[in-house]
Amino acid sequence: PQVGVSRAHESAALHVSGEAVYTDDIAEAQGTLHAALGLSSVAHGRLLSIDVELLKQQPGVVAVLTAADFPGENNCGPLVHDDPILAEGELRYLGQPVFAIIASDRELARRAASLAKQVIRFEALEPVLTAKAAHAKGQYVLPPMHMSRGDAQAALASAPHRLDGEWAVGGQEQFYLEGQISYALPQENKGLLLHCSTQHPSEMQQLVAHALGWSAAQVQVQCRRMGGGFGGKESQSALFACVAALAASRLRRPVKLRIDRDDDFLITGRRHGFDYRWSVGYDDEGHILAAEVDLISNCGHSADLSAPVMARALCHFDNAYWLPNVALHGYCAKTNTQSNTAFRGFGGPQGALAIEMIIDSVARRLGLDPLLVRQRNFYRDGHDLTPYGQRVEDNILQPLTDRLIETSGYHARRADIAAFNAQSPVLKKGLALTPVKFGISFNVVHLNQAGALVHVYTDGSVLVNHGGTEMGQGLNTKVAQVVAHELGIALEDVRASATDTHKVANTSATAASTGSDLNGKAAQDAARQIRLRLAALAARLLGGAAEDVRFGGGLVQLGDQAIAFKELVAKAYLERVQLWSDGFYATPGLHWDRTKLQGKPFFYYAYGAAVAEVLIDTLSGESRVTRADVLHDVGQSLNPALDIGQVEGAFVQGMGWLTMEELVWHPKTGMLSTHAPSTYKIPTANDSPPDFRVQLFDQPNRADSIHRSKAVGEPPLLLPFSVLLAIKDAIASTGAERCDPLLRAPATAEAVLDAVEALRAPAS
Ligand code: MTE
Ligand code: LUZ
Ligand code: MOS
Repeated sequence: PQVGVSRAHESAALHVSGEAVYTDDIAEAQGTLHAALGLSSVAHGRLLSIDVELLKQQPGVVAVLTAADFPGENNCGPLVHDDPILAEGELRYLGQPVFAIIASDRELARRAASLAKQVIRFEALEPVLTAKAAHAKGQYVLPPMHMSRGDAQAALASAPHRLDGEWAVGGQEQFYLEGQISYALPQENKGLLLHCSTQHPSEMQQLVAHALGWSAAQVQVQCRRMGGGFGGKESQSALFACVAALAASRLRRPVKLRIDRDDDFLITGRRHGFDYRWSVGYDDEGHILAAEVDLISNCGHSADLSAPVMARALCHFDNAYWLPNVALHGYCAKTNTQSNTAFRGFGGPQGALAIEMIIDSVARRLGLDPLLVRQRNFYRDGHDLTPYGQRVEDNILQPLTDRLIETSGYHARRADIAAFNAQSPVLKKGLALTPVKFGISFNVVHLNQAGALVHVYTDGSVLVNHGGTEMGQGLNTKVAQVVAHELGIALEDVRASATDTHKVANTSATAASTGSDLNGKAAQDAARQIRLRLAALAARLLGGAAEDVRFGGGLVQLGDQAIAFKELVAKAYLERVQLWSDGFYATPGLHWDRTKLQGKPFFYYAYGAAVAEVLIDTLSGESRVTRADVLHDVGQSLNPALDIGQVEGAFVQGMGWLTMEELVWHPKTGMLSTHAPSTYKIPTANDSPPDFRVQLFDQPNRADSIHRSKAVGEPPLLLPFSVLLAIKDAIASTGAERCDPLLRAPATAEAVLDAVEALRAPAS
């Protein structure tokens, strides 16, 4: 079999040798010009004028473009048209692109662009810089969303105990290693070829056409691979695509726009930070009886993908738990900052983290192990409904956590840690187990579709093209495995080609972790059609029934006769049998009412759990993870090596979000001060747990997914909730019995120290 086996990433050797071609590595066509963006230096203002003449006089400058130059609409908003490509009338955030310089080389373009402050005249307006301030003013990018089940108010009033709290979690920068880039090449007869580092080539095609006033068929978008996307290139590659396309089409010259890291931070948005206010009712055993929660996301200046992000946050507040009475209110706050967007988990982490913090507090106040309270609240088998009305039919969390408790030695270690803490006054250890349930499918039904093309050439070699994009996650490898498996040939005989809007049309973003689910099925459909045609031919040649023909090991067999796949293909060509096919897939059974926030948005759930052990220094506030045990559900894995890599990567990335990656905007000017790796710290190899034990929970998906596998990209990002709660556990050991430390996220050294000191302070 070619599926269910560990195979190296299709480009692993190229990644390591440096031969893998990223957009900036594509050989530049003669006459290529370079673009740079001039940015707003104010968070909010009225745009009065731009001294274009001064910019044009700068060395090397070929053209200066502003909002007025777009023949179509100056807008690249993905769902709501509220996202100007270049500022028009209003300056909405510090870092907003206002004009584009096109110059003979990148350095000169950037030098001219850096005159932005000098050439942009504006009248300053009062900025709104925090989600709380926007919420207080009722300033939103979208109408509020409400999801409820049961009677939260009544259940709160009658519950034996009540917890009221406020909390917040910060945003997170995607920090893809390859920054945003687009390279546009004019083609004959008003056409354009755009190489773009994007998770969503079809949307780039549409938005470019829209901005130029062209038809989609005039624009071809290609992406061989990205150096990471993590959601940051789902919608926000569009601004760069549109500027490069406008410049190329106007000047009839190839134009490349590659921005540097600081500008990437200042221009693009990231994971939404969330503020929460909750009121929770619970009983003596820790059962959550009622929850009324406000979730306020910091959206920045425009809607972007904030609506589906909030919808997913609301759909993940329950995480693993049966909550009989809930009233959830989602507010999408509009602020004068970068427009926040998709980031691995897409609101899911922000929703689920709230209930995990709540359950931890409930357990501490009752003097119970948080693990016990978690288990008591788990969805039961088969029949419980989520607050949005989907039945949780495939729940495997109880056996999964039981196994992890066993293999991680949770209970013995809990006792060891208590003993350690009792004799260690400064260094303290903490332990936590947290579960994950993550819904798989786009929460917008129509996006759950994909197409593929499979070509079998006369020598028996195979090329597969599909609508998904490769960002390092190994999608092309998985899809090639599916095709090789279907045709019974070696993986080496299947090659995946670059994503291209001229090959597969109207694709969805490679997002919501659905890449291999959707494109794997579409490619299987295409390969299967070819296989059926070949089986019919084999039956004719060998004598027998087509249903009895078997493909495997590079052979096509019928009874005791066999013919090599390559030989059969050569014969098929001569017999004029079609050797290529398209394929299509649409996820069945989904429905979603987005006004009521009810339905069945997910094809299935992916589950997992993690135990983290941490050590903190109560004098410096420093913390480190000393051991992490993970048991994660990927169904029947298509490729265990790739899946374990995804789980490990997501764990460390989520850990970075919750422990070290801190975004700071200047409270008056709205300048993002943490706009470079010098001030914004992501985890390094050195931060990854020295003892890191990742296991896959190997059980077939109950849903009819591609070879019964499950999506893996995003769900494991929620596993390191265990790290944050283990830090809280360590802090709690410094306080009185049943204390409930107030720890903010990210739990930086400062945050840990503040939490420790708050426990020491005498009660007021
Ligand atoms: N893995 C790598 N190496 N690089 C990435 O950019 N993006 C993540 C995840 N894993 C990402 C990654 C995100 S946000 C998603 S939605 C999925 O991969 C998308 O790919 P898939 O659907 O094929 O899993
Ligand atoms: N929904 C979702 C979406 O669950 N994940 C996504 O990435 C997404 N993107 C666009 C629209 N809806
Ligand atoms: Mo992933 S946030 O859905 O690109």
